[in-house]
Amino acid sequence: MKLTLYYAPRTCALVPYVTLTEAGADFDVQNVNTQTNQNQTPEFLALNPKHKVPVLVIDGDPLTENVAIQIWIARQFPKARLLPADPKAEIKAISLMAWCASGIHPHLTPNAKPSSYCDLPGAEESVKQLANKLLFEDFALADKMLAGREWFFDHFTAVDAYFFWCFRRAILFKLDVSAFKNCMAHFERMNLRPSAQKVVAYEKQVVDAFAKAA
Ligand SMILES: N[C@@H](CCC(=O)N[C@@H](CS)C(=O)NCC(=O)O)C(=O)O
Repeated sequence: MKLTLYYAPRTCALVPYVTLTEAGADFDVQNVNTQTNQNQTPEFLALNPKHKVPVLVIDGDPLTENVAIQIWIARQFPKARLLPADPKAEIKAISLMAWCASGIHPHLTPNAKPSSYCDLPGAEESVKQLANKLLFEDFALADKMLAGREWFFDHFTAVDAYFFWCFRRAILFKLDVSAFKNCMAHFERMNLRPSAQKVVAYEKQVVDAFAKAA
């Protein structure tokens, strides 16, 4: 089976990168420079007309949307236990990943592109503040879920990879998330995993290569 992950630095393509690495999968990476609109080329749009990463191409067939990609990886590599075995816990894990995708992620994006949400002159700060208020409500909930535990479930799962990206993205936006002590501890725990270290090193390499090519 041939797997190719379309990846861009700092984006949520980190999520399947970590999960594929945790699964021990053999995969290639195609870097996409979203800053130079490589995600708008006819070749990329043929893979994902929504012009977004990640895309996981499985034997030539593109799969989009992180939640589906995460479930696919978990099913394909069952030994890695990337979703809980108990059916009730498994569906809760999928529910949490859907929350990362459709609840938390949309509260992060306005930090990158405030003018896509409101183009009135001077509105940018206000757009970010409103989004971050909602984002911090999400992090407060996650902080409660993580109280007294290492992972969202009784062992590392795909949910941890997804939430790691969400929390790390907020940190990269330089938001002060230090009040969320359990999320911070989860973030630090994630940073110790070889899969996270691998993607962080890879991200730096790609950022440097893009800067050189500019
Ligand atoms: N619902 C998608 C969201 C993917 C997404 O928003 N990707 C962003 C990066 S984090 C992207 O590629 N943005 C480029 C664009 O929208 O043009 C998923 O969960 O996979």
